[in-house]
Parts: sequence; structure tokens; C-alpha cells
Amino acid sequence: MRSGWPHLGFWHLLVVTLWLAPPLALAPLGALWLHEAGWLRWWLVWLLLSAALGLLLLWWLRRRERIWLAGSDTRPDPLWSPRSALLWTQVESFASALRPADWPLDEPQRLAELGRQTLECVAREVHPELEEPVLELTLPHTLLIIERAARDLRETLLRELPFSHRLRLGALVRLYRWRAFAERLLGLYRVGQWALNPLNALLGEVLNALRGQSFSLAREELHAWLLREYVRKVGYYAIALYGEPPVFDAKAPDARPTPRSTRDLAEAERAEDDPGEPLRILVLGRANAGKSSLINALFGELRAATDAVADTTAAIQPLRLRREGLDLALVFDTPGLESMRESALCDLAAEADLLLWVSPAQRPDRQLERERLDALRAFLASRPERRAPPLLVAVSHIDRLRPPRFWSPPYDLNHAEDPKAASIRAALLALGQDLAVAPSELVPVCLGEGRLYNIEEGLWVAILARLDEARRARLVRARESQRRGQDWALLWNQLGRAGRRLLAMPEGKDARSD
Ligand SMILES: Nc1nc2c(ncn2[C@@H]2O[C@H](COP(=O)(O)OP(=O)(O)OP(=O)(O)O)[C@@H](O)[C@H]2O)c(=O)[nH]1
Ligand SMILES: [Mg+2]
Repeated sequence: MRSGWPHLGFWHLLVVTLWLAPPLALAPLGALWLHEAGWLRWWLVWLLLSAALGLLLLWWLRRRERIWLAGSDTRPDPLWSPRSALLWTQVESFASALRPADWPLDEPQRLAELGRQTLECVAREVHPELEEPVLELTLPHTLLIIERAARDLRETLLRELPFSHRLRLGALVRLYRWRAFAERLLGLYRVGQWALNPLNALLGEVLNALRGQSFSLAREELHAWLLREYVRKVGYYAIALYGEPPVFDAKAPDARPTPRSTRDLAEAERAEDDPGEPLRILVLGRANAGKSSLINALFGELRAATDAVADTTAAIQPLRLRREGLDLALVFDTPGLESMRESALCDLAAEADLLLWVSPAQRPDRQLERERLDALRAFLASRPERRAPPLLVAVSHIDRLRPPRFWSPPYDLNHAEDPKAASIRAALLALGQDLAVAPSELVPVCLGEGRLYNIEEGLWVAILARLDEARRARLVRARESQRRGQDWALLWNQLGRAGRRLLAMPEGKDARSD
């Protein structure tokens, strides 16, 4: 085995020994002096204490390193559609199943292969019907993603790697070449130390063995972390590329109203300057359930016509509404479910960010409601590229429950000694079962004239709790619309330019001058 010894040669080694012997002799001489002065015992105690403290510190450092390695710099975009979120879990499980031994870091072609496999894993999920799904990309989209990936990498390097802004690639290569030489020097130093100071060297060796173990362990873990992070980064951009085609427009998707909302806003009364895409709230329920009353109660304005006669609201009516704590909202008052076709219902829900379902508590025949709700759920689940709007069920007409003549709110449903409170509780339970709605999504309300109850403290609070989810649904919806608009706008511009160029060609000019 060739070590550092033969390389230095005997004479060079003698020179090193001559130089090092006097300073290193200080250690045994010092020990002798300590012994004579009677302090050797204290010195030993100090030595052991320092060693113990050092070990403790080392253990803490390793733990911290492990915690750091368990984390990840790459996280899924919270605005991704459910389908992309699912793709991300697949990338994550692919990344965590990697074995470092299979993917050596010093073989670039293996790493390229790993990147290709990650890309393919995502592309195949998005285009399972195609033979070569990886090729399903347009050049501008690819360039945009490369641009974003490069920006991210630059930011990570500048943030995480000390001196990365000064480090040149050549220096990295040179550093790598010198590594072997540095390791040999270290080996030589250790042997020299062993010969000259057995006690120190022994302690040093123990520490070193421990540190060496920690390093090799950390190196292995670092290797695994690097691989995972690499796969995550590639996976992240693959999802961004295949699952969430980027939009070239730098503006936020909800910065301005979508074409559909622009039309609806124009139809709604009272035009104002619209700051951006409104939150679209869809109010649904059977005839006379209290849909229009709920809108009036919620926004404190009598905007939607209400009447005891069924089918007061004959057509879908967008209402532009504002209220503190809520973004500009377009609330859609709708006719009863009985007079709405299923497809019309799905069409409306496709463009909604929050669904408010009004269901009268005193009417136990809920067959139609359940059918429509199920159809709606199936429709929303069939579009994994969009976020489904959250659903809240306002249970109206609770004042009419038994005993009908008693009405003295507020009611504490947890203490159902009061017969009215007991009826409300039983009605909520039955309604939840009939419509397959979780209890947390049911809000009992009274919307009768002069009897408003549980609007602010119940319904409004429940809406606010779902606002973040509704806003996310709006962003994904607006992005989809932006994407559609962009495709047409780009095509239009490209065709226009191509046409102008054609006309500017000499034959074109000739043809026109004829
Ligand atoms: N007592 C009582 N009356 C209510 C309640 N909710 C609504 N009403 C009344 O029921 C009638 C119908 O209410 P609307 O708000 O017009 O119902 P709608 O769902 O909009 O009805 P359509 O537009 O016809 O489909 C009105 O007279 C309301 O005052 C309630 O919780 N209790
Ligand atoms: Mg109505």
C-alpha cells in the first residue's frame, strides 16, 4: 500500500522531524512538570472534562446536521391543482426510495439518467396515452422553465454556499484535484503525532474515529440528500412544465377580471372600478329555500327580490357585492333547483369559488337536492386540474321547526333540553345524512323577515374560515382563463405578424401593384 511516507523520502522526513521535535516535546515535558508540581491529576480531570464536552458538542452537531438533511429546499407550489399535488407526492416517494449506492455522484451520465427518469415519471402521468410523453412541450414553455430553474438555482447558491459569488468553476476543479494530496498530508500528521505524544494521540484517535464515523455517515446522508433534492428539483419543474403550463403574462392571474367575470360584472348593477377578479359565490337550493333572503342578510342590503311565492328568482342574477373583510364578490342568485338543468348547474359551479347551498330544515323530501349535489360533486371531482370550490350548507327555516310557535334565540345546540334546540339538532343530523354533508359544513340560520339569526356569528364566520380555500380556487380558475386567453392572443399576434411579413415579400408587393 502506498502511503504518504515514501513520497516524502527519508531525508525530507528527517527535516520535518527536526523541525517538529522541539515544539512537540513540549507536551511530555509539560506533563513531567505538571507531575512534579502535583497538578497532573487536575490536568487529567480537565482533559477528560474537555473530551466529554467535545463529544457532547459533536453529538449535537450530528443531530443538527441530520435534522437539516431531513428537510428540503424544494416544496410544492400551494397553488397547484389537485392533479399536480398528486404528481408531487409521486415525485416525493420516488426521491425517498433512492439508494445512494445506485447513483454515484461522480458519474454525470448516471445523474443525467436519474433526471430523465424523473422527467419521464411526471410526463407519463400527464400524457399516459402517448408513446413519448416527454416530448409534449413547446419551445417557449421549455425556455421559460429553464429561465426560472436557473434563477432559483442562482438564488439558492448565493444564499446557501459561502463565497459562491467569488468561487470560479476552475477553482472547484482544482480543489477536487488537490483533495488526495491534502488527505495524504493529514495521514502523515497523524502518524507523527502518535509517535511524539501517545496520550494526546490516543485521545485524538478516539475523537477522530468518532468524527470519522460521523463524517462518513454524514457523507452518505449528504449524498442521499443531494439525490433527493435533485429529483425534487427536476420533479418540481417537470410538474410546472407538464402539469401547470406556465403563463407568459407577468401579471398575477387574478389582477384583472376574467372575460367571463367582466361580462357578469357588467350585467350586475352599479359599475365601479374593479380592482381585480371578484370572488364568485354561487347560491344554490330548491325554490323558496331562502336563497335570495340569504344574500340580502349576508350583505345587509335588499338587493335580491324575495317572496313567499315560489320561483321569485326566475333567472340567474349576478350581484356585485362588497362587505368588509371580503374581496369584491360576484354573488349569483339562482332560480330553484327544480327549474335548473343539471348541465347549467355544473356550468355555473365550474366558474365558482364558493358554493352556498340553502336547504330548508322543515322539508324532509331531499331526494332532488341529493341528486343535484351528487352530480355536482362528480363533476367537480372530474376536473383534477382545478380546485373544487368549498361548500357550505345554510340550513334555513329553523324557526319553523317544532314547536313552531316558539322562537326565542339564541339556541345552544349542545344543551338540547330546550325542545326547539333539540329539534334543530335533530334536523341538522338528518339533513347531514340525507345530503352526505359533514356536520362542520352545516350552519343553521333563520332568514325570515325580522327574524334573522346566526348570520354574523354563524354563517359569516364559516365563510371567513373557507376564504383562503375559495381564494385558491379563484387563483387556479383565473390562471386557467389567463392561459386560454394567452393562447388565443399569442396565436392572433403570430398570425398577424406572419401575414404582414408575407404581404411585405416582393411577390406580395407585385401582386398588389397589379
Ligand atoms: N320563517 C322563515 N321564513 C323564511 C326563511 N328563509 C326564507 N324565508 C321566507 O321564505 C320566502 C322565500 O324566500 P326567498 O329568499 O325568496 O327564497 P328563494 O330561495 O330565493 O326562492 P326562489 O327565488 O323563488 O327560488 C320569503 O318569504 C322569505 O321571507 C326562514 O329561515 N324562516
Ligand atoms: Mg330567490
